[in-house]
Amino acid sequence: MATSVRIVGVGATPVGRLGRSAEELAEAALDRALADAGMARGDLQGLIAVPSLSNPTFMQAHQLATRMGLLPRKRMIVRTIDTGGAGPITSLGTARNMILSGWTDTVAVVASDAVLSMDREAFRARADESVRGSGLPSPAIPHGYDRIAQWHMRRHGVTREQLAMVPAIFSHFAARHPDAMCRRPFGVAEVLASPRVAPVTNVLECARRADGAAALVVASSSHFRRHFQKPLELCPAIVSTGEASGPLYPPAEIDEDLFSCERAARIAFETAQLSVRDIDFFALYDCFPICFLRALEAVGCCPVGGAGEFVERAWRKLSTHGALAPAEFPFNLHGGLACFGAPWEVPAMYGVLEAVAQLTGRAGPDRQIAPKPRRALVYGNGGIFSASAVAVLGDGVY
Ligand code: MLC
Repeated sequence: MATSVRIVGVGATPVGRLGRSAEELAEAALDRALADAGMARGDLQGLIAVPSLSNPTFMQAHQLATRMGLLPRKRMIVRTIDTGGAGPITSLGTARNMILSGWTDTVAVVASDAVLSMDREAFRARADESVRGSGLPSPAIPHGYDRIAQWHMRRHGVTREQLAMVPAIFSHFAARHPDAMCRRPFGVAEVLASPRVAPVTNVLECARRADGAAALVVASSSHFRRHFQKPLELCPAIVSTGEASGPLYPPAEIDEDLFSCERAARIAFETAQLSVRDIDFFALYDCFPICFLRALEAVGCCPVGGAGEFVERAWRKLSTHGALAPAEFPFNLHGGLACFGAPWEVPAMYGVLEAVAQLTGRAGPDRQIAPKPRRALVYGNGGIFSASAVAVLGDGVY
């Protein structure tokens, strides 16, 4: 078998209000991922971390590596990556590139934050500060996405109800995941009755503030087979990745050029010589409903302007039958950002963890897609459509 780059271990802490620092959570998640891979800290040759909002530090990955005794060490590459919520997927691609370049054989990626344990006002001030200069009212990030949602409603006829259907569907999936914050499914009426945050955005549609950490370990298949016991069938390959960038916040005139997920997905598909028809499970970033709708269009699940109707069809089916089987709507089966929980830049990692569970047949009877998916696509979005990173996982040309 040719050498491929594999996800050989995953680990996470619980998600919620944990009362522990981002660093403690990162360490716990990383140790779990190493245990899942059958590896020890000393087996790592690389570490990538994304910054936290609750405790921002200079060169966060170096701080963590020093704390964990991974530095100083001769063969160790450490890097902090800041592409906002796209960070975990950018990091996955970077880890793959480090291995394919021959720099390292093993790299861990970790994301952690503790934004629910932060004081509510401090969180709001720091979140607003992250898009300084945008001129958006507070809370600035929800307002930024809301402007784009309004533009989509005008341009493509997306309805207010269709936006609300996104978290309503995911609340049904989250209720099947033992770790998700949302424990009870809700409907569109409940979303529309929840407190208003911005003109077309209510609380139940917002990325849900949470503490939590998740980590994964990536390795070259040849090195891993030689040194470790875990069977490679339980280690999905990173088939390809793609990245693209947009403006930091919505410009005065919004147009189709704002979005970068299309370009990132195209690069990932072309490199893998695959298309959307080859993908069986999608983890699409959904910090607000418009992000998910736009992602459905960007990766080619429906035509541009067709995502509202796409979601409405699924919602009608769910309402008629009381449930959707995982294969009927193979998206964000963990519950996504509004319903699983969103510790700032961690959530795309939860998409990767769900993809790994699905690809290895370990998602459990309530969420597992049957037959087991061959390939998954994961998409992370950073800032307000400012960074897009896409990865294809599973079988493919490496
Ligand atoms: C909030 N609440 C929710 C919820 N979101 N409940 C269910 N589902 C959700 N999705 C609840 C809280 O638990 C709390 O309940 C109450 O609403 C108030 O929320 P809060 O956060 O404690 O305080 P508040 O100041 O009112 O702020 C609400 C909010 C805020 C929605 C404005 O939570 C927020 O800004 N959320 C978005 C966070 C964000 O922007 N993340 C980044 C996304 S962009 P109770 O019972 O405790 O009162 C992205 C890209 C990137 O992901 O790069 O980062």
